[in-house]
Parts: sequence; C-alpha cells; structure tokens
Amino acid sequence: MGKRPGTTTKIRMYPVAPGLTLVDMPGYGSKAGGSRAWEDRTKDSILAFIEENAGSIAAAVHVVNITTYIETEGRLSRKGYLSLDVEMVHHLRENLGAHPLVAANKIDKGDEDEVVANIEAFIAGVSAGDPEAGDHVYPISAKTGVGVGRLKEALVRRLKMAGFRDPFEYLRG
Ligand SMILES: Nc1nc2c(ncn2[C@@H]2O[C@H](COP(=O)(O)OP(=O)(O)OP(=O)(O)O)[C@@H](O)[C@H]2O)c(=O)[nH]1
Ligand SMILES: [Mg+2]
Repeated sequence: MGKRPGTTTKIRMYPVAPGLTLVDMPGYGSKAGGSRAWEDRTKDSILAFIEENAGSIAAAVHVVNITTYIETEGRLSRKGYLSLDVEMVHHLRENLGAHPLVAANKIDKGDEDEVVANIEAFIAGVSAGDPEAGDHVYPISAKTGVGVGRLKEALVRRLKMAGFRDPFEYLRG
C-alpha cells in the first residue's frame, strides 16, 4: 500500500501463463486523500473477490509494510479495530484453507531492532488460531531484493502443488 492514493486503485489482472493470472489488489489502508467510504468500498471489493474466486486462487501473497506495523496496529486497536493486514491474512486463510504467503516488506527502512520488533508483533497478530503462521512470513525488501528469492521459492512451491509450472520461467520469456 503506497502513501499516495491510487498507485493501484482497481483490481488489476496480468496474464502470466496458460490458466494462470496475476491479480494485483489496490491498497486501502491509511491512504492520505482516500476517503473512508472509498477505503471501505475498496476493501469490500477485495474481500468479495477472494470469496468469489477462492476455488481458483492457486496462491496468495499479502504484502505488508512491516516498518509501520506496531504504530498502525496500536492506532487501530485504540479505536477498537483489528490491523487491516491481520484481518486480510485471516480472510485469506479462511477462504483459501491455507495460510497465505506474507511479504513483510521494506525491511531496508529504519533501525534493524525496530524491524525485528515489527515482524515479531505482526507474527503474534496473525498467529491467533494458527501457531505456524510465522512460517509463512517472509521478511523482504522489494527495494534491495533482500529475501525476495526465498519468497519466490515459496511461491513456486505452492504453484507447483497446485499443478502449475514455475511461473517465473514464463515471465523470463
Ligand atoms: N524503502 C522501500 N520502499 C519501498 C519498498 N517497496 C516499495 N517501496 C516504495 O513504497 C511505495 C509504494 O510502493 P507500491 O509498489 O506502489 O506499493 P503498493 O502496495 O502496490 O501500493 P498501492 O498499489 O497503492 O496499494 C513506492 O514509493 C515504493 O518505491 C521497499 O522494500 N523499501
Ligand atoms: Mg499496488
């Protein structure tokens, strides 16, 4: 989820391989300029998409800006809300019957101890009802590439289990 509203504002589809489509979801939390009503609509459309397509979703990757997790979670919980990231992970788990892969992104940003604390707090948040949830959390930096290899490997393993070939082979052309 970007700071500016509308980097991705609609659900977007990218054909990757025969029978395999990459679906990119818009961000909907804490968007400066994005109205509350717009955020709610965006979120509802994502939740509905997951429910309607659960049977044909081979793998899901939820990307979290991990560097602001504790701060955001604290702000929301004071208002009586659950972290939007934790909520989405739970929704994916319930609908897909498997824990989604989680990219804990932007680990290049800020203090290493803070990054670790944020990752631990997030894992504690998603572990309710699934003590193994932490195994599916991959700390990465999309900017530097750290950790991305391991996340890709995990994604390829999932897709192969669902009967697909390595989609990155197609993407390389
Ligand atoms: N420092 C740092 N910045 C990153 C990283 N990944 C993404 N960004 C920056 O974060 C901003 C948002 O990135 P996007 O790729 O648009 O994220 P998104 O989640 O698709 O955003 P929406 O589609 O608006 O929800 C951009 O300015 C990126 O350059 C990262 O690992 N480290
Ligand atoms: Mg986007």
